[in-house]
Amino acid sequence: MLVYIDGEFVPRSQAKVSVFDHGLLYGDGVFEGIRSYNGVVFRLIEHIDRLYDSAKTIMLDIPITKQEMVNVVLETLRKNKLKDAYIRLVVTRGVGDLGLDPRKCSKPSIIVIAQPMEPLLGKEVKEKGVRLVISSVRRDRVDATTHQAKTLNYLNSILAKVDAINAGVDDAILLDERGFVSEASAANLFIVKSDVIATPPQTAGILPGITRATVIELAKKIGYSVEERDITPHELLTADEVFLTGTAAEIVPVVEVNRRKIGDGKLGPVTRRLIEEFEKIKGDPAYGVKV
Ligand code: PXG
Repeated sequence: MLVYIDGEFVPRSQAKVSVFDHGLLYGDGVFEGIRSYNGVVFRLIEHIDRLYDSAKTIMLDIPITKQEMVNVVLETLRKNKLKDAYIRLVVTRGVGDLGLDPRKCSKPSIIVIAQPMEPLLGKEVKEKGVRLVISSVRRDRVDATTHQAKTLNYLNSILAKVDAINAGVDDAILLDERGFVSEASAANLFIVKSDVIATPPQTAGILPGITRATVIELAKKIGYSVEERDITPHELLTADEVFLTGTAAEIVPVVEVNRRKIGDGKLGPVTRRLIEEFEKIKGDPAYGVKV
């Protein structure tokens, strides 16, 4: 495996950063998780746009252009001869001293890791669904370390994940500071009630997910109404169907929340249909960039 770091491709064993990198010392940096399907990088331009938006919010100047970043991602896949891959793109603040002043970091570091990912991974989960709890950890506020920016500061999500692990379930849902549903630890959330699909808006502190945007687009195309609006915990527990969306998981049905069965506790018809639609487009060059 060859990893891209700051203009060079190095073997995995030599892919290292300094202990003085502020990405490590303070979680000061941004990242993306991207997938390629059969040689097509799914929504690469949207992921790169989101990376630069995240960087803008934390005032980190990425030292290469968006087009150069696209080329780096494609070159990493070519060098590793990968068609179906998971791609992790990380930009750290760079090496500084032990103080948190970002001006001490002269140059951000760019890292691209690509590893094989089978297209069929998680097939069983898509039939069986996942069980969730509502975490006691709230989503970060939109005027604080909001998850709208995809930064290296993921403790908020990790604490929710710990809640899920302790409860013996698959993942956790975080509420925003008002008590409305926000999202899962690393996935967006949708509910279905009487054939109407709803998902929390960005004002609930969510990451504006690229799978989320794709699912909204697909659902509208096949005739569903989709509402972006606040969702209460009560609406979540009493929905006909609930599902999660994210790059790694794609679309996953939720069959239980806080020990309440969702609908009849099985993959529902709307979720099933959206999974089918997503399967059709995910390797389509119209939805990505060819390697
Ligand atoms: N919310 C959060 C907080 C996320 O981190 C999503 C929603 C879904 O967004 P996309 O754009 O992927 O549809 C994410 C995505 C991992 C991993 O390593 C995490 C994500 C993506 C890929 C891998 O757990 N987070």
